Amino acid sequence: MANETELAPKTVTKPKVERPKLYKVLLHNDDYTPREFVVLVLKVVFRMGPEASQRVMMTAHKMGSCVVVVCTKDIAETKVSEAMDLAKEAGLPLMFTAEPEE
Ligand code: TYC
Repeated sequence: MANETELAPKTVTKPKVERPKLYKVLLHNDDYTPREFVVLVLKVVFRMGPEASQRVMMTAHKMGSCVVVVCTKDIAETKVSEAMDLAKEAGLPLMFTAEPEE
C-alpha cells in the first residue's frame, strides 16, 4: 500500500525577484545639428527604422526633447556615450541624456 501522507514543506519561500530600475534615454533639441545627422545617429546607435527615427527627431525638434528608449541603466549609459561620441567626432552639439524613469 502506498503511503498517502502529503509531505508539505515547513516554509514556503516566495521568490523575491527585484525588477531592475529602468532608465529613459532622452534626445535634446539644438539649433545646429542637421536633422539628417540626428536621424543617422538614431538609426546606427539605437537601431531605429527610418520612420521611427524621423518621428523621434521631429518630436525633439518641436518639443525640445523626446524619449528614445527605456532600458536598464547600463544599456542607457552605453547608448548615450556611443551617440555623444558620434556627435563629438562630427563637432556637433547634439545631446543625449539618461535618467531614471519615475
Ligand atoms: N533643430 C535642429 C535643426 O533645425 C534639428 C534637430 C532635431 C537637432 C532634433 C537636435 O534632437 C534634435 N537643424
